[in-house]
Amino acid sequence: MIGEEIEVLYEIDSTNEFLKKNYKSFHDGAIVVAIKQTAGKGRMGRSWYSPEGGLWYSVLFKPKIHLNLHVYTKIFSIAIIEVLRKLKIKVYIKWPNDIYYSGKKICGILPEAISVNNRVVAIVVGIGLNVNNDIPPELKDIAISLKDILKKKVKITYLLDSINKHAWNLLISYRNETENITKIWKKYLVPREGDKIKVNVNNEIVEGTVLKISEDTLYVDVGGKAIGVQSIHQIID
Ligand code: BT5
Repeated sequence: MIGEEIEVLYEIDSTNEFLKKNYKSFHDGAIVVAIKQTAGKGRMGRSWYSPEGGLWYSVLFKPKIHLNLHVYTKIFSIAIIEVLRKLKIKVYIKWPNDIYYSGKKICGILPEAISVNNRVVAIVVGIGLNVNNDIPPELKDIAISLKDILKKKVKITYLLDSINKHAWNLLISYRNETENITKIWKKYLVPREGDKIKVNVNNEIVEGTVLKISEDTLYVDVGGKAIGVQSIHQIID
């Protein structure tokens, strides 16, 4: 189960960093929740704004056989999307790992592997969901929280519990239902195959059409040539 073992911290630099340092003291499926983070992390050294009111937590996985990090992102993305859609919030996955609402980011997922002597010994999946927290002026154009959408506060413990239950069910069915789960993931994904997007190729922003989407690469037709990219500059409506 996810979240049977739970540690709640009032303030910590980053729940991912905390679990990476202390993974030996926790069991598979344990979660660490912070009321606020002082140095929340995004990908590639970016920072994650995490004041009181949001849902900031990390899950520890110590399975016998490790799954690819992308699988965890996929599973938590679906779980978060389906829990929020139950609240009638039309969120979608902006490839590869963000949850968006109406062009603004509401949630980010950060999976990290812990390795000892080049062997993966555990996985930490960090989830940051803007719930009842304010969004600072500098992020207002790109970020949004649930309370701004619903115009009321949402119970964080309900979200935490529902996301973890759903993610666990998806995880245990993943091995037998890989294709089906990937199909569900693609259903919530933006852009879709055939959509027009702008990508950065050799420091030049060019327009192309999405040919194929995988967890880590987007194949784009740029002037008749297929190019694989790892990020999107802009989705063209
Ligand atoms: C992510 O990174 O989206 C992954 C975020 C994961 C955060 C969780 S919180 C619990 C756990 N502990 C951690 O330390 N981290 C995880 P990335 O795709 O790199 O997005 C980062 C970018 O999103 C920043 O550069 C900002 O532009 C924007 N951003 C920062 N804080 C935000 C927020 N609260 N809501 C929406 N966007 C934000």
